Amino acid sequence: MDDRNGLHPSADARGAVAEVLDPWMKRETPRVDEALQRVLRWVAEGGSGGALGPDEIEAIGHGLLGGGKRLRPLLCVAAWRACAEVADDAATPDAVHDIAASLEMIHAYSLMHDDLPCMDDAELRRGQPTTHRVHGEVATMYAGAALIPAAALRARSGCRTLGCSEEATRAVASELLVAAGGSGMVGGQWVDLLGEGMALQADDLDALHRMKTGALLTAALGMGALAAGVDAGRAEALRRYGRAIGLAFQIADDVLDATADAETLGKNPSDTDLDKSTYVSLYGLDEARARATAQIDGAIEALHAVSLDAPILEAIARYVVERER
Ligand code: GRG
Repeated sequence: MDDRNGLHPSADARGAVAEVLDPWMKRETPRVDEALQRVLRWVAEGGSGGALGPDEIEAIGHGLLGGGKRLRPLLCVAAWRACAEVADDAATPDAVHDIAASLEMIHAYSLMHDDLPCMDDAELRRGQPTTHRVHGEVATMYAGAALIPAAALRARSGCRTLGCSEEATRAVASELLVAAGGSGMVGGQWVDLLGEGMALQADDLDALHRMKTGALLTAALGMGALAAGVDAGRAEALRRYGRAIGLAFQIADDVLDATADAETLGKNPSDTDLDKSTYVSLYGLDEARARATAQIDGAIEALHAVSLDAPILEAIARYVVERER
């Protein structure tokens, strides 16, 4: 592996992260994918309300199952496991993956809509043609919108199956929807669209990404914590971790966009084309990398501050800036 994006630490440090994370990811990622398959079956059987046609169901399958790192659901699962203090070798209940899948449903809709001609007009996503290029704009718009309430329903039913209290169930669904909404992802996307062609200052760029990308990543931690029934202090520490890795994730994204090729990324690097402010344009590559690393240190410190023993969350934090796509 070369080091074109320069975010990678030494081979030893990389090896240490991989040693902890790889077996865990190999175990949990297929379980998340199974939960996403359950979502598709449930939607096709009319579970989300029944009004979707075959084109929209195929578009949902394309957007939801077409690859991706599954970072948001994996964070949710890791947060739940850390808070529920399950033994390392104990299996995660399916219901936790169902709750986690609701985050991927929101994420998938956002990417399907973001790629549409009225937004990024993207040809490629995860190395494949984008959903609207395969299934058409109308089906993609409809399918994406249908995923939003469907996600809330899946989060709710997952919580009920897991045995969460009604209060915790409402809190989990509400954490997801607030993060997806105007003060979170949608609001961030809106600010981003308005900011095209403008040189944003550091504070504005941070605020934009805290909403656009950070809110959903943070909700992944909060939802996992709430579903496990932890106290408010620990839940907030996990959100603090989420906010820090959210910012680091975006800085790493900008570095990758500036340094990796389309084949590695699975999409066309687009920030420069769209004349967007990025952490690289603001700080330069070296300073951007240093800022990403500082955020990761802060994320891990947030876990230590509440004595949360969470080696997987620590490894995911490091992975966020070491990833190659
Ligand atoms: C109409 C204003 C308005 C909003 C609609 C389209 C939309 C809602 C929001 C878009 C939000 C967006 C595109 C956020 C980007 C998030 C991001 C960094 C995506 C890449 O995440 P990864 O790397 O992707 O986790 P994979 O492919 O691994 O799943």
